Amino acid sequence: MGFFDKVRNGLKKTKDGLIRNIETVIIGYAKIDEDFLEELEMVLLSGDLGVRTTDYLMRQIRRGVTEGDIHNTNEVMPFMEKLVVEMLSEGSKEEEITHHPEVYLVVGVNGVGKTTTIGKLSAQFRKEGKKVLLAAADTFRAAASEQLTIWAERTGADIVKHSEGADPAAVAFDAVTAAKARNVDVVLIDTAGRLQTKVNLMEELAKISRVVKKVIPDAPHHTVLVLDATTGQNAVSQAKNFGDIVPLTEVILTKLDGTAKGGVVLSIHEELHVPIRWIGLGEREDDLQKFQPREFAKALFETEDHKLEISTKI
Ligand SMILES: Nc1nc2c(ncn2[C@@H]2O[C@H](COP(=O)(O)OP(=O)(O)O)[C@@H](O)[C@H]2O)c(=O)[nH]1
Ligand SMILES: [Mg+2]
Repeated sequence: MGFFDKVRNGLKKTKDGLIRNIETVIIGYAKIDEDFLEELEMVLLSGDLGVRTTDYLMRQIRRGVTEGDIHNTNEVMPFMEKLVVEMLSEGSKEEEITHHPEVYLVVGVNGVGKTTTIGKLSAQFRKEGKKVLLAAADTFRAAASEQLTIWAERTGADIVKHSEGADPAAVAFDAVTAAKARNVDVVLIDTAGRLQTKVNLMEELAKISRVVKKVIPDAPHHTVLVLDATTGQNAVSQAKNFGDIVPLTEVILTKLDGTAKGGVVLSIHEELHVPIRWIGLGEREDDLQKFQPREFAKALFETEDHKLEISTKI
């Protein structure tokens, strides 16, 4: 299955919720009037797009109507799709790997999918023929490093782990040292994100970063925040909190398959100014996709009716 079909399947719940609700409003009104616009706004707000994104879209739609780009309610959906593509494409230029090894520090609260996502990333990098090393710096529970060990075995990656309760920074230090010695291409550092206070977490992540730099001065090259899409707008506030703790370079949004709150992609994009780099669409190793704005928007807005309508026009 290609990116498009995977994303389309993964977004099924969001399409059944948000997109169907938009369609219902569109079908319910013969022409664009104030009632129509108000109802549309309500649907967007309840679809986890967030206030800022909804305001932006509604402003553009109103402008589209006055300037003659939108003539009837049927033209609203394609117009929105275009806006969403533009929004998501902003600043989405992809970075080439230029470091050796390339070090990823993966952060986020407990349960969002960090360890699973690291396993999936490991699988992808291994498929590209890269040598991968996983660092089990979530030393909170033995189960956490066992989970990572399974992923290491499954994907043919090396792993560095210590015993339960060990210093996470010591694990990270050993991992990057080993990576350098073994000519590893990619290091993925798993962390706990369970600490009692923001200050503790900040200190722990800062310490990991510091010891990594002792071995590789410009690492970590990526500080990736993992967010769980099923938490909707909560994910946005989590991201703001983490952004205060560590400078983030990218976001991975997991569990899009399990939620109708896929609109949160737009909210994260608009409010965080940190690019979404990958999206999680299931629990299996190939259920992680590079985020492609245009395809994502297409997969989101394309519906059966929509397709039908296009084909009858042609
Ligand atoms: N449906 C679905 N489940 C996911 C996805 N990513 C992770 N999970 C599940 O989320 C749960 C928590 O994942 P885990 O990696 O242990 O989270 P961590 O505490 O952040 O390391 C596990 O049951 C994963 O299988 C995803 O993209 N889709
Ligand atoms: Mg974990």
